Amino acid sequence: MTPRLPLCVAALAVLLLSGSPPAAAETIRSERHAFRVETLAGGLEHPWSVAFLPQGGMLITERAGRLRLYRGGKLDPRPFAGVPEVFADGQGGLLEVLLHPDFAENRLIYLSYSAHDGRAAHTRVTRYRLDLDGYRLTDGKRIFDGTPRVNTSHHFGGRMVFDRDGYLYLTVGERGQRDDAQDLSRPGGSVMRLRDDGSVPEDNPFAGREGARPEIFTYGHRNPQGMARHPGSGAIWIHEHGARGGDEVNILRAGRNYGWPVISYGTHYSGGKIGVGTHKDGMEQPLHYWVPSIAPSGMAFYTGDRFPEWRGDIFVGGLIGQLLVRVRFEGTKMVREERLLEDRLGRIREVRTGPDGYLYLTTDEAEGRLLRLVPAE
Ligand SMILES: [Ca+2]
Repeated sequence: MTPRLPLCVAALAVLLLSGSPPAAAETIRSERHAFRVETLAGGLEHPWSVAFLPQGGMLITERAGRLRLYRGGKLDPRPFAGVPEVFADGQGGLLEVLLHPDFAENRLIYLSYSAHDGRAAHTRVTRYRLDLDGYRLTDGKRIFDGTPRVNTSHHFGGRMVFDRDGYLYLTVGERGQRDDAQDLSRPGGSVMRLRDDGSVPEDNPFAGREGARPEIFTYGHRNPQGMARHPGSGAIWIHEHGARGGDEVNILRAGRNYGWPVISYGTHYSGGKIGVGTHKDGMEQPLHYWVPSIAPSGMAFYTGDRFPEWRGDIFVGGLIGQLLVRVRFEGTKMVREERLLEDRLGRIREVRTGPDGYLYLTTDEAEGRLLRLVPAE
């Protein structure tokens, strides 16, 4: 017979641990792998994005407006000098950091952030040269500027990724101005496609159309905060926040309309119906959607070899959901969704496969953390 005392002790331990981060030694079992969550660093103010450096270590943005370096197992206390002034309010601030595909040779990095012109705030991208030894950014060059529109602090988008041909994609949220997502003359609610120097490729779908922003590649988006390049096809996948329900996963195709605010699987926060319903001719259907919302942020295809049974799956962070979601697709068909770490770590903002094959996360908290998942088998 099982002795009763150890069971009570175990129950007490579970009670004490619930709501707090799992200790490094705790093994978490999931459908395909057992893993542990390691805390690499704490004390990060709303860490938004992580970029792995080819020489080891990583850059981390703090939404408040700092760029930090994690190297040699430690978070360096010095922030980089030369980071642009950001509008750090609500969802705004310093957002993504992305390395140029030829970073090892040119040391160029891209920062997306919300900027304020004294009247209104918008999404901006500036490219810099990283001086790692001098702890500073130099040679700032404006790559993209939205249109100052409203003095609010939500829906900036801000995710960036390079495709295999070296074009830069940037998500721009609709700033709460829903109809802007259907208006090609306004950047809000679109994904932009740019050359690495910010110039506009001639083959962009709306380049040359009168009244259209030529940077626009796709439109009809609400607020995409996850984007990743498919490791097989090279296609750019994104997810975006719905309103009340209706978060979506989509693949970007040139010139397509992804429907916001005409179609959605969610409702307005008031409970009111959005647009015309879930379908409309000429508008894309998502590959996958979440009702209720998880508030997705961060997205990575797992491409490492530490978790072989996860290879090719998408990992998505959840803010409201306070979870990590693993989604398996066969081609473009969603076949399995598994929810991990629900209510264990807090709001998950960033998700990346590290060059070492571990899965890295950040938590979106005032005292945010850099975490990684390691196998426990
Ligand atoms: Ca849509």
